[in-house]
Amino acid sequence: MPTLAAALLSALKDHGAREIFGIPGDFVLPLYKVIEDSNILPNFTLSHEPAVGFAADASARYRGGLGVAVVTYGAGAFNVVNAIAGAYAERSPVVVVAGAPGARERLSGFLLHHQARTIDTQLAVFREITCDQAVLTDPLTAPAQIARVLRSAREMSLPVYLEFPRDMVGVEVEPVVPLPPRAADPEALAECVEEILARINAASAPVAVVDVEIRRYGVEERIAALARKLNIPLVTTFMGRGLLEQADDVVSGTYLGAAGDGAITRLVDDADLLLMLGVILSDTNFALSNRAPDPRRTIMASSREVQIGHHTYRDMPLADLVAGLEARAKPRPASAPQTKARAVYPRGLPADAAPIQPSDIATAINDLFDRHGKMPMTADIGDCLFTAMEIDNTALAAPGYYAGMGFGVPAGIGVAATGLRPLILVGDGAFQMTGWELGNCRRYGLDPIVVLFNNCSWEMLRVFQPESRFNDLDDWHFAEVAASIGGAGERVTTRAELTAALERAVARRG
Ligand code: TPW
Ligand code: MG
Repeated sequence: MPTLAAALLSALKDHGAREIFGIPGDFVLPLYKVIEDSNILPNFTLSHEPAVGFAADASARYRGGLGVAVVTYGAGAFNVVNAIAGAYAERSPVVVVAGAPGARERLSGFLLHHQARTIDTQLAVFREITCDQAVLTDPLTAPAQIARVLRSAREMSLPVYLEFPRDMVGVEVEPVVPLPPRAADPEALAECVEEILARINAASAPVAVVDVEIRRYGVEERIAALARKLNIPLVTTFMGRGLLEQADDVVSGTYLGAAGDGAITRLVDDADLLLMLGVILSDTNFALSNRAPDPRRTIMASSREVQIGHHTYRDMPLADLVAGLEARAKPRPASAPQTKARAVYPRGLPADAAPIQPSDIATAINDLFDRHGKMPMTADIGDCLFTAMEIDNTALAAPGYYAGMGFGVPAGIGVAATGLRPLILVGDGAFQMTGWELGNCRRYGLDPIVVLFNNCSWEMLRVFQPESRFNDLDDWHFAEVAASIGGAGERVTTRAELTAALERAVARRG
């Protein structure tokens, strides 16, 4: 029989985890030893737990499957709370494995180091920001608990919490047997699919709106095929930017309401039916729209539910629904009045001495992608995220809804750990939070390209309140720091320098 630690690591792998991000501490050291010695999953340690959470989240977002964050009790676990709250908000299945005191310590009568209030305060906090939890204290039930919790993470595409008392690591248990996914009831599915297709056929200007769940549940290709068959225009939300990057013929653009491309905004605002697939109904996705969502013209499939008008189908997994729609849809002629709206992205940055504006960065990156192919991206919150909207549709992980600063760099490290070379867009304020994590790249052979928008400012806040001096930041000369943490840095101030530096960055590996 395997030990509980080995059983957990194998189960994580079987459920789609590819690597572990973490920081050890004494309550999780015995588990860490097994992580290292067993080599069941590669292990990436970072410098501060928020980055551990962001990296695990980004790995899950990019590659599907599960992200894994292994942290120690209290001081470690509480440090990762914000990242997991963001993963919950943006529906990313991160498994938090937190070390904890063993059974004898629990009964010792002492307060234990890293303990906040009671021993279970940590569990109580994570209950709020995960969809399922288990404390692995019983060798007989632990394998079934692990199977249940990991299935919940996959099914709900939300974070989960596993607490691992340190005296349980070597205990022998039965292997973890994965539970079968719970599929939709076939009759309910058929009814739902027919109702949706009938509504689409009755509409004169339907539009599909897609968001992050379609990537989380691995249905992007199917949705592209469905959109082609139905001849229905498709836009992503702000949060869903970067989806369907392989299907340029299908994606018209990104809906940004009053702030966006007028043609895309009209396409959505004038639609008589919105087929919303995997959409987070958030203010950042829709507050800039001219209208509140109208249930009579909206079909909403997300969080395993489908809402049509005023009624709801429950237990309706998105993957089953999309497969059903694709199988039953009949080719449909394009709606006559709908324009072939297409977002246009800027190209051809002059190689001159003009100072760099945010849009120039988008233009320079589009030019770069034209020369070398698209790169996957991560972005932080700030000017850089809005700049990403002007870059060609390429895979993007960004906190477009939760809007937590500090995501961009560690997320890029998480993407790099999965074997890709990402382009990271980040502001100076956000870089001050988590930029140091780049110092972990060299020892793992990761080489993201970082474009740091140094405006010496919390610029996005200045827009709200221009008179406040606290938005002025000092100039940290970040490029000079690069060498000391294992990278190469260049500071550019003109458009010509920007283009040349991007070219050198692509050519230089390591
Ligand atoms: C964890 C509030 C939103 S945007 C912003 C702040 C402080 C300024 C960002 O400055 P940066 O980018 O990175 O230099 P830019 O382009 O605006 O100059 N704490 C957290 N998250 C958020 N969102 C804030 C504070 C905020
Ligand atoms: Mg700034």
